[in-house]
Amino acid sequence: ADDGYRLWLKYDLIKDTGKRAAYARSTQFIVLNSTNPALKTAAGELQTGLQGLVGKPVPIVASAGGKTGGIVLTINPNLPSINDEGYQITSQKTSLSIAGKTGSGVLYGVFALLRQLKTGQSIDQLSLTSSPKIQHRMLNHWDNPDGSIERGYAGQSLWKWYELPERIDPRYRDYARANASIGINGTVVNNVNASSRFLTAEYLQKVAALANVFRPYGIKIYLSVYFPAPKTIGGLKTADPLDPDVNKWWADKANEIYKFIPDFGGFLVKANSEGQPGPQDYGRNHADGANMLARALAPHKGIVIWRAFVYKADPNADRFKAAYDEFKPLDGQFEKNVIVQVKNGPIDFQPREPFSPIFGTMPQTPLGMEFQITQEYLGFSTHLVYEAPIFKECLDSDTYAGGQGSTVAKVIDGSLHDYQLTVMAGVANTGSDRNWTGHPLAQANWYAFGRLAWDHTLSSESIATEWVKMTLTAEPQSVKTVTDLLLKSREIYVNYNTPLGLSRPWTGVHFAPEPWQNRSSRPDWTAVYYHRADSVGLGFDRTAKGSQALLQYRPQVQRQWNNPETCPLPYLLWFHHVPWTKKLSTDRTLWDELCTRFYAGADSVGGLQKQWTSVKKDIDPETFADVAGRLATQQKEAIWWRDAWVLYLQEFSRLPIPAPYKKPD
Ligand code: GCW
Repeated sequence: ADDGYRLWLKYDLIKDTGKRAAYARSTQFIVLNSTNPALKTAAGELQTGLQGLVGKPVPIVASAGGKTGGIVLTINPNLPSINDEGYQITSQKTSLSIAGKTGSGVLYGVFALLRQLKTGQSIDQLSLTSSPKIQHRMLNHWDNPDGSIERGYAGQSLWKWYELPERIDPRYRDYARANASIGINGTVVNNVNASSRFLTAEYLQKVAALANVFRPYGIKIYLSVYFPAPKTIGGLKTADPLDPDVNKWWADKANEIYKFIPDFGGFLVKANSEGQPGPQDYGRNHADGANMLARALAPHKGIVIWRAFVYKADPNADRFKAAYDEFKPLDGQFEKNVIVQVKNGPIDFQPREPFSPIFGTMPQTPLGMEFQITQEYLGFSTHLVYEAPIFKECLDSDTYAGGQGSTVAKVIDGSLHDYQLTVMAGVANTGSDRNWTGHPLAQANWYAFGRLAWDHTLSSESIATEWVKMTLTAEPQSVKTVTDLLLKSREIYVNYNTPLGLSRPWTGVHFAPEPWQNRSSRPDWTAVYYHRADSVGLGFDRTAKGSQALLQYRPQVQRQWNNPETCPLPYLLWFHHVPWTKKLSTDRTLWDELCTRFYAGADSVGGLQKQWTSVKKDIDPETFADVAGRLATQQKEAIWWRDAWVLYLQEFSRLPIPAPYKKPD
């Protein structure tokens, strides 16, 4: 019954008796000869997993004593061809070995072996070697001290600050297990719109209690910091990053934090962004701010993750260009323990965006990736959007920074510019809902994020298949159907929500369609700012004759997008203001193509519902009903999106809805 809670860590008895017997032969005992905490965690996880899958007790012993048929866990700092967190799994006859350079490496190896079993693969001739491609694979929680979550759609925060540090909710450990099982090794527990309260001794004790639970799972804790904390909780008159007292305050604060949490990861900072204070309030720049914090953390080996999500309330500026304009001139000016964290697209987690033009233009400053797992612009927790294709689309984009093949993935894994620090962060979609993510299938997004942070070369499809087998069913036909449904879901959403490169980050809760919204405290927080509908056409001209944002890309990229005749349709309205009657490559006019996409998108949700119904017999009943209900809501809301856009845009186009879609009056 508690299917949703167990996520992809479901170690139920394997039904296929042949397979089970084969697995049983080489999993009779676990050899553990160390007190390393992560290694002990690894042994415990392996024991739990095997006992469930194979259905018999698996003792943990100190030595094999000459027996074969067991699994030996070892730390060997001299292992070749893996990095510190990598693992090596090998089988010799009926015995298995899982080795790593560290306890965490072995832990990841254990989860990899359990994955082999759970997905029904043979373990007889195993030789698996894997190392994470990104150093810091992190979740960013936008959780507030009062338990609310900014852009959270799965209940309240997991962290019960009012109970900590005394009471440790068992769920903290389950959270750590889930993350470790997909390779996540860091978590920022509080919102980037940060409260300085987290830096007080009272809260540091609470944070330390969480860190103690996460540590044996190889997960480090980080905090978002409020830049003016020296004023708000330190009693200073300024937070100027060049002021000696302010520097001393942060250095002292860092010392205090590391007394509580000796392996504290570092700070995440949102500064001079959307009203948050920052170094610019004192006439300083982002590097001045980041470097001050970096110097405070450096003696403890902590890092500063400084966000590049900045833009000004200027009606004549193009928000698209802001991050590049502010950060590129600072390349090379950051301390070694600073990394700049960039959202995948230049605007804000839209259903489809081109990759941010910063990637590839700061060779001397490590750039990290920020993806959003929570579905702020993707229908919250009621619409189904499998996000791996969104992440992959960005990672696989070619920046041409060092010639052809200079993908965004190679920028952020450090290989292109030889970065010494690498980060991939995902804004978490977890909350206090029993099934963690609200929509049961949204668990796949948390999973896919972790798997891609470990290895960005994995395909969206292979991750989907793996997740379905781990989580929902092993029946081949249903695995195929659910995988297919996941893979389609993003494009369907784009079609009824923002086809052809429309975007919609306007003010408010970001759920309902409101393309008509034209008033706000900021011009760039209106809908009309983004879509630019008028009597001529639709879309934002970012070419040389428009905002010139396109010029921030390398010439090869510009060439892909700067000609409206050849610009791929998914990106068309990102870069061009296109006349309503203009013929597109589909042989339809812009207007007809828009209507076609809105209608086809909304109709396709019905297809998703049918596919889901067809797998009913293989899915846990509670999960089945939950998803079915959400798909029905999605169906209703897709029509609502379609109608809102089409009727609004029709006021400008003054054209009829094309024949196949027009309803009789
Ligand atoms: O996407 C926007 C959100 C804000 C968020 C901001 C950011 C945490 O609407 O809620 O604030 O981005 O990333 O800083």
